[in-house]
Amino acid sequence: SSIVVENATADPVHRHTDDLTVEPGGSEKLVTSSLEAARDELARGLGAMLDTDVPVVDEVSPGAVVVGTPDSSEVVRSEVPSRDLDRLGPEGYLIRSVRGHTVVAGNTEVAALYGTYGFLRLLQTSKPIERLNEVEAPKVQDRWIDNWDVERLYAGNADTDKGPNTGGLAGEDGSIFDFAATGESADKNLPVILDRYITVARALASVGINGFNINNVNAKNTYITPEYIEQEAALADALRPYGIKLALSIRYDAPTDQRFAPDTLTAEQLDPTKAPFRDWWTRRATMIKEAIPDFAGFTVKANSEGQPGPQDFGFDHGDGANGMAAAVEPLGMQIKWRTFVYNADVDEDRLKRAYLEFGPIDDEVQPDGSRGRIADNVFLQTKNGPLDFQAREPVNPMFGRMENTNQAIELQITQEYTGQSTMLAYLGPMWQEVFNADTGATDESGRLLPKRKVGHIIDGTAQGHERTSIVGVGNLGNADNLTGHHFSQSNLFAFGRMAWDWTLDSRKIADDWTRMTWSGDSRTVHEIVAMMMGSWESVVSYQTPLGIGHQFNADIHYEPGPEETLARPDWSPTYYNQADAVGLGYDRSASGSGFSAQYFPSLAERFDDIETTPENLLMWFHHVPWGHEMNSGRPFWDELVYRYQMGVQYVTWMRRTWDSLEPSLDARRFGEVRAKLAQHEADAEMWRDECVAYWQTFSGREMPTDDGPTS
Ligand code: GCW
Repeated sequence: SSIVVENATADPVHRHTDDLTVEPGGSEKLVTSSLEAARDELARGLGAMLDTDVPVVDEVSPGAVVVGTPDSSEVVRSEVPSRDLDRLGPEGYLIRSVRGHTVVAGNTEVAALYGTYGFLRLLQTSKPIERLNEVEAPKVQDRWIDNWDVERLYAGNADTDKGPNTGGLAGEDGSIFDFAATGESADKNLPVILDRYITVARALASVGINGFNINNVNAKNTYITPEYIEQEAALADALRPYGIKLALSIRYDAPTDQRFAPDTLTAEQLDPTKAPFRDWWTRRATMIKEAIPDFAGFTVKANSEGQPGPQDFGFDHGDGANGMAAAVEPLGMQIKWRTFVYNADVDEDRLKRAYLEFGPIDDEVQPDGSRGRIADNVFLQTKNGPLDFQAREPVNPMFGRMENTNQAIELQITQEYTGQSTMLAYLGPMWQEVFNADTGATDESGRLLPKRKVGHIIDGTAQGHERTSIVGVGNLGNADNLTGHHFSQSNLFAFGRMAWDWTLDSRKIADDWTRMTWSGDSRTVHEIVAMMMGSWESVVSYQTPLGIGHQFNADIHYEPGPEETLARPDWSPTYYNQADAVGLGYDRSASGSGFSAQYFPSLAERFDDIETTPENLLMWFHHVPWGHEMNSGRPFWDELVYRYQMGVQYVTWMRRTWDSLEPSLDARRFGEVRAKLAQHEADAEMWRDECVAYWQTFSGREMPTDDGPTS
């Protein structure tokens, strides 16, 4: 019935730019502190949910919601014992019913804001709020979005607006942020803060995202020019009350860019072990820090897909990462060094390459006797699987075996390989599978060690790391709904929730999101959650069933191209499918490429044997004979065809189910999703038909005739 936020504007966070203005006519507003943001969220959220104005007042009365920290709030000081606050850490919060009112408290203002969103979520999901005692603290410190601005953004950019199937690389104007370089016209927007930036900030903060890398890892040096830094500082100011720190992707050889003259280096000076290189980056990072005091650090894609890196100058990834790390360490910044490397000289099998490059660096014994060469303010940032964000991959073996290095996991929220902005694919179950995958570490007698799941590696507990990080490749673009497909929002939501607590159940997350987004009606919620929960597995089934990797056509990564052989073998569908008269799939067992040996022995043994390899990963590890008997009793060929068909049937079922929900959904969004589902179904059929027809030219077998599985 009322909102109490004491001292909401007493301690506004640092403002570098005083002249920020919001977009004329916009509906968002700039706030100067996290508590002010919390107060506004409550006023807006409660007002909308209760359909009446809820007053902001100074005195606590029954029914009030009080938000604060021990510093800001007398109520928190007197009603929340400090031992309870001590357990929350810097970002955790509690929500507690106290004598007829509700207290939302954290040790920091941002934590109190997280608690506010948590409280609103309880209301939105119709949870009882009379006797609350919720305690929440994140398991992982850095919960970041990497927004690849114009690349792989399927959320309302110029290219994807042309039609459902044109996905892929967006035009220059796709970026959500529009900065101006010197000499460019002033029609670029910052320091006018667009409504959209605040909407994004609120969306990210509402699920606990606290870092935002705003540019592509295929980085442009403009992002570290003074003109851009000034605008990034304005953006950072606008995002800061929401607890979001900025980060940037950089090019390793930026010091040689003549645009930075006279402060430039020659190629010979890009020696990461020496002062010229390190000092250059210290100077640049200092320039950024002066504008953005809480700037988080740099992300580096080095020696990967044409990006420059230390190997171009005779050094390895460890040298490069440590050189950058030393440069920014005095400024309290960190380096996220990506491990997405696949130099073809390293090994024939692309999946083996990254571990072969990074593994020895992690193993190296240091002068002080410790292991691992990579500095402590570095994270190696590793995709969940060893290839490249395919709909299902085995977990990357690096997580288990790179024990002496801080590791960040990189998940792809933007749906590059999972239907882009056309297909409805809820990725929560995929990430749940990833976090819960056991790395298979054993003790000396070969017994499986407890708590060695990927989630335990990432939250630091398994390998004893203090710094922890989860990164999601973002899907925030210029579409009205921010993410392109309405259901793609569920992936941003699920990512944030799981980055906060990887043990959360993806179905519960889907349930929350559905209630918060579509309806509180129980049948509607039930049906939508059911659609979501099987949607990812259906994409796997009609695109890349039974562990076949990367069957996408070359450019847009949306349509099938199983017959394609490109100049680069490791970009070619034929390299991954190895289709021939014998069977299908890439043999990476001990008798094949030997990739399986990059896992701990307990897993390696499992993957080496076609009989013990999980069927959903089968073709990642084996060239499976067409007649191989599957668990269902069917020959592999039949099972394969059934999987494609099952995937398509699921989409048909989703389309029909959605149609049945029309009366309980708002007309506009219902219609938008309906149109997407129609295209989705047609495209799923295209995947099935093209792939099955192509595989049949190798198997020479008849199409299976019975009706296939019933579920
Ligand atoms: O999946 C591939 C994408 C590239 C991307 C690369 C990477 C940004 O197709 O667009 O580059 O991964 O992760 O670096």
